[in-house]
Amino acid sequence: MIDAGLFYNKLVESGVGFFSGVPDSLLKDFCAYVTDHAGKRDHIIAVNEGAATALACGYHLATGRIPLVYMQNSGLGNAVNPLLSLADNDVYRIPLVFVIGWRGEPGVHDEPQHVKQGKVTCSLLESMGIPYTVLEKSEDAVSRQIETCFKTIAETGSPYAFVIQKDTFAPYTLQNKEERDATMTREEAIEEIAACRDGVIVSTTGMISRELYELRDKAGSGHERDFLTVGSMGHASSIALSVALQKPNLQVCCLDGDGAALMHMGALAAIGVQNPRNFCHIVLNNGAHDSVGGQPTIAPFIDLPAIARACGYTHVYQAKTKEELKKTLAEKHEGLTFIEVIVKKGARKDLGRPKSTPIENKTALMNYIKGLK
Ligand SMILES: Cc1ncc(C[n+]2csc(CCOP(=O)(O)OP(=O)(O)O)c2C)c(N)n1
Repeated sequence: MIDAGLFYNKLVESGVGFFSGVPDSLLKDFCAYVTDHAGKRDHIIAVNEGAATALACGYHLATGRIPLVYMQNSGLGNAVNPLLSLADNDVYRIPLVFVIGWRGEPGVHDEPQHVKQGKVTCSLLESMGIPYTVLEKSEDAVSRQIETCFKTIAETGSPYAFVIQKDTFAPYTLQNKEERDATMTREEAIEEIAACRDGVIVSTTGMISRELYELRDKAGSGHERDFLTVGSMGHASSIALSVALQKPNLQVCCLDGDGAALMHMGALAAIGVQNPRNFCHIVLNNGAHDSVGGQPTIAPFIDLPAIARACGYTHVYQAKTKEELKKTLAEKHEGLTFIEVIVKKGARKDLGRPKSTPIENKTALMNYIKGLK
């Protein structure tokens, strides 16, 4: 393993002056080190990886210096457009360093949503003409790899990527932890919601879906009413919108995270304008990317209920305690509803993962919907 601080310092010494990205579990020690050590203006945790790439390009335009973008390989999809139509050699030729967590690396066991992405990560970089190296785990090798990266950037003036395998970085604990005054855990909130919602629940990527799955087991209520959006972060609400529009007699609830809601926030506008009466959008706001290491989101600095209202949601609530949540859920909402639930960061240490495959999950849900009158 290598020290995240060593990698960070060598990058800074070599000329990296700005960091942006979306956190990843494989990069959590590096992301935590950047959060603690980069200046406020020199590090932006972006809403999505495309935005991170664009922020990095803006930094280069303003300073002429080299920015770094970090992401999980799932985020490559979000970054492809600004990579190919902005930073690319054939367009504006902008030098960027990428640090990409390699979930689903062939030969390393991982969750189903990472398998395909892991298989194609290197070939995607090759197709995009981005030179890359898989970061080694010894100090000497890393120094040589960083030298090669900056030599290549000096020659080409365009992006270069480090691909990061599991267990590359030694543990580093985030020091700058901002605690919020929340009283409910995310799991307690999900338990309340799952118990009293009829119809189907479309849940977002990460621990929210994992907790929902385990809570259904605990309640002995089966999984056929839930669609666990294990990948595709930020898209659960659009999936739920479409189900709600096609099945107007079915109650549809989206269980979103604040990081996910921010990632594709335009979805709120689409939902508000479509305005399905049978849709309830719940954002579990812990102010963090809890599922991948707890790095902060900007959700605590914005007014999500006001945004939902402005987008056209009919009923908008905020619940800060279990009592408030219970009361809100008990109200009879006729019309499109938005509930922001303020929850604590953190999860149970023994939280498991869904035991059914994504295809089993999809089939069970489709059969459930088909069986409805
Ligand atoms: C496009 C994409 N980028 C990054 C990730 C990695 N990732 C998985 S869950 C997660 C954090 C989700 O945060 P939030 O929605 O606030 O939910 P929480 O984990 O806090 O419950 C991230 C960044 C991903 N799966 N997909």
